[in-house]
Amino acid sequence: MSWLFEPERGAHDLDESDVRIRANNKKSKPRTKQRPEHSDAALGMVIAVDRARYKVLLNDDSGEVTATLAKELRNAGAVVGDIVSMVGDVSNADGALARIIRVEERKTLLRRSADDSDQVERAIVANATQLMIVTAIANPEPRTRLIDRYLAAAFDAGLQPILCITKTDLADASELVEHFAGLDIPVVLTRSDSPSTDKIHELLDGQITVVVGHSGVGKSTLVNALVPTAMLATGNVNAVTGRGRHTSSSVRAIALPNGFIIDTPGVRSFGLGHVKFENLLKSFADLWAIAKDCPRDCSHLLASPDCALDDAIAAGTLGQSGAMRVDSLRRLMDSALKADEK
Ligand SMILES: Nc1nc2c(ncn2[C@@H]2O[C@H](COP(=O)(O)OP(=O)(O)O)[C@@H](O)[C@H]2O)c(=O)[nH]1
Ligand SMILES: [Mg+2]
Ligand SMILES: [Zn+2]
Repeated sequence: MSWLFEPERGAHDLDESDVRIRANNKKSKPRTKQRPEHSDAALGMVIAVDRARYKVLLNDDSGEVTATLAKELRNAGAVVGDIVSMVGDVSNADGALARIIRVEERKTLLRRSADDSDQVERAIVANATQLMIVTAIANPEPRTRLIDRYLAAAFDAGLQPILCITKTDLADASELVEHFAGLDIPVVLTRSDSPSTDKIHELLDGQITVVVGHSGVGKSTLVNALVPTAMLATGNVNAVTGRGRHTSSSVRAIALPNGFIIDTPGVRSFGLGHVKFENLLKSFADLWAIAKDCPRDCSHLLASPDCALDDAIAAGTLGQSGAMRVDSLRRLMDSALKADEK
């Protein structure tokens, strides 16, 4: 997994030869100022968080260690996917505890707010490159508005979305595929009775992919098919507690031959309170292209005169599903606007 660990080389991790070269240079600052504070720190990726305990996979493939956060880092915290430096006991001996002293700058951050009016961000996963949006074709029924929210969250976080439609043994998926055809994102279909995972493995190769979706859609079943050693609990979800009997409720990164897949069982919804208004429209790539023909100050909402989206609906160029997507976009923009006003 060492390809994942490419911290920016800066003052924090000069190696000995760097220090020596500068020490010979008369103009250089005193050597002590450039010496790394913790040159012996171990580097790894956070793969699970359980209250204040962090499970970290070491970058040299020498195993997992348990760590706590140094006091200075406790406010900012760390999440699954963070690349961290640790000191202390980095063995995996019983009871060994390392200390995280540095969190590398995040390349991406998937966040959510509790609801659209709550602008407090909660970090979910750092450094992911893709968001795999899982929806069942039946049981439970697909919720296209929820998929739209996930798409907006992916776009906002800078992740490549992938749509994965499960349970295709139960119903025909062509209508749903058609609904999102204008988006130009990869779509894969799966069924647990004949799991063919080649295409998904190809999409996941070299990537850090976060799996999201309503509970019961088959996320854990899919991850188990992809990584048989993951052995995630699957099954019915208790209607009262919202939790499966043995279903774990925490975010977890699972190593692939080349990359990671991250299951997010506890994450039920993405509020979009933190998403920028303009970014919402851009996440609907097909509609964004049409909206370029709008009047310059167009809000694209229902009451805006001469909105090109309305023209496209009237002309029938978007089709039935396009009209539904405009409606979905407008609802999301409406709630984002209300959040902005607060
Ligand atoms: N018919 C059918 N059932 C599935 C399929 N995938 C998963 N399931 C079932 O759906 C239920 C929920 O699956 P699970 O993986 O726990 O969903 P999660 O909550 O998204 O992790 C389980 O009873 C699975 O056996 C599928 O492709 N076809
Ligand atoms: Mg699950
Ligand atoms: Zn418009």
